[in-house]
Amino acid sequence: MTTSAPALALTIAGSEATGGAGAQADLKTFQELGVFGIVNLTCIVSFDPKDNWNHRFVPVDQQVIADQLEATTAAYGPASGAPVTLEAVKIGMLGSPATITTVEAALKSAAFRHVVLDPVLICKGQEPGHALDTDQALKAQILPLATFVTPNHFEAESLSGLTINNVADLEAAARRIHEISGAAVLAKGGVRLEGDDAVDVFFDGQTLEILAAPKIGEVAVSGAGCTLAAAVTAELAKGASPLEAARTAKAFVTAGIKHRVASGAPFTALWQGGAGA
Ligand code: PXL
Repeated sequence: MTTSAPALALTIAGSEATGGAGAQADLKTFQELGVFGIVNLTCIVSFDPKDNWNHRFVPVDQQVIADQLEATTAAYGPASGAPVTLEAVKIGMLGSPATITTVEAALKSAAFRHVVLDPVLICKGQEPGHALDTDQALKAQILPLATFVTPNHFEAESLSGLTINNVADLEAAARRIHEISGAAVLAKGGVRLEGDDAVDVFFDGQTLEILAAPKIGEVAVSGAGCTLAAAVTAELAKGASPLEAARTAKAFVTAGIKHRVASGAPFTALWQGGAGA
């Protein structure tokens, strides 16, 4: 065969059992965007239909997380000797301070070129004290290693310390998060800011760009945040600039939301096949 080798992307993320969010969303996004996708699983989330669809959260054993990272980096990491190496990694739900420490060590030793952080701060159904520790560890240990970060409205407020009521506030938050992290920032207003458009703000320290698309409904769709960050990762893996990656990812998510999937759950799920539908 003479086909050229695909670019590679890894997601370090949790499973979400209904397939709308988390690692499943990431892997589908990688495949749709023509990238060889790899998953290292951190936890398993199963919504509980008997309890208002709250999250039931089970962490993967720390040694098993470390083993997955070891296997992946030995096969494809920057120092692996693979013909095409793994340079782009997405970080999704980590879920505990212990997992954050395990992932921090792997990121430091593998030195991936692109580390895209979707700073999943709160998982419904997690004990609040536990979640606060996790948030602080994420900010202290993973955020400094990120090259690209994709906070939603809530996460942008938490990371920047600012209140976000409009696009100007979202811009200020994106600038602040860049200052703190040094990363390119794609701060997502989504459906949470008033107006006809779903507005996200890109800032990389030089370029500030407002990415807007007409809102499709007023309700958040499951998997939109995961898919956006995964699409950014896939595009960076293929050599796009951070701004190009952000633009492509926004269009990919908008198409996926247009073709969202309904179920017996009280939310819909983005469909990554939407762009080709
Ligand atoms: O959308 C955030 C998210 C990420 N990862 C996992 C999740 C969720 C939300 O449900 O379950 C595993």
